[in-house]
Amino acid sequence: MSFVTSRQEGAVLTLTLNRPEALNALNEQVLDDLSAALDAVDLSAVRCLVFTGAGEKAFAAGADIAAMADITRSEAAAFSRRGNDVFRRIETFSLPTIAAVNGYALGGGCELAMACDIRLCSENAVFGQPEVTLGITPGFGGTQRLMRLVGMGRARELIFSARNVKAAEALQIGLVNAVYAPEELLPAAKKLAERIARNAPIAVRACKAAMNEGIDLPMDEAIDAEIREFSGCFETEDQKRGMTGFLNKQKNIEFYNR
Ligand code: DAK
Repeated sequence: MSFVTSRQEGAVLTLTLNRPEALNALNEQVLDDLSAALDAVDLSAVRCLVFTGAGEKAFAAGADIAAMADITRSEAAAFSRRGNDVFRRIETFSLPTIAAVNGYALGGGCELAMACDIRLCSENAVFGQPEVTLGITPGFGGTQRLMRLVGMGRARELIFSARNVKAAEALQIGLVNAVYAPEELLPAAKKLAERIARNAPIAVRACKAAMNEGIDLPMDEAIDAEIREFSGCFETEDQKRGMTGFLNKQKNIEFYNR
């Protein structure tokens, strides 16, 4: 049995963390199942991924505290590496990703949401990095991604104080893009995913690659990355369809990912 369920609707694949009895806490098995779900994505048919959590309470309440309580330093390093590898894979996955955060996103849950390209949440969502209350640091990228998303000062305050952030504040500080009533969250995430999926997929992937590469580079090198991705779109069938379609005033241009 897998702790991650996959459901494909059109070109949108929804991956659901499915361990609701432990508020979708991330143990090694969940990380392995997430990784296997990514391996199984049919890149020729899927154009956008949505991540969410099973149940009404949690997206993911963090790394599994019970599984971590007695591990050694070297086991902790291996676990952190494992989680970081999976989350970095999500961050750099060739397709765009949306986190539909349907409740608690604490510790590793918040880190998973931050590894996605876009975060939407429900009104009952709660974000936080409570690790220092457990005697540890965030271990799945939280010390790095939170400050990139909300700025140094806010990230330091939130990580040092372990203060949780509710949906309204998450929106205000830019941790999420929009807040929805719980029953509207997943439909809204899928609607956004479908809208993304209608655009030229080679171009969408190239935008993600350029942004991911550029964020850690000096501007001149980042611009080189954009030039590479931009020029790579030309001579594709989709670029020809997009531009010819525009010039012919065509509506709803279909793209074929080639
Ligand atoms: N791990 C394991 N089980 C968890 C869990 C978690 N993170 N969160 C909840 N559960 C389990 C609870 O133990 C409970 O199980 P039973 O007692 O029913 O068997 C069940 O889920 C329901 O939880 P509650 O009864 O507590 O539900 P409430 O509604 O009362 O409270 C809560 C919900 C989310 C406020 C509360 O469960 C809570 O505070 N959970 C812990 C949140 C937390 O501290 N999360 C951060 C975990 S630390 C690293 C790698 C990674 C990380 C760090 C280092 N290295 C390897 C270095 C990342 C760390 C974290 O994510």
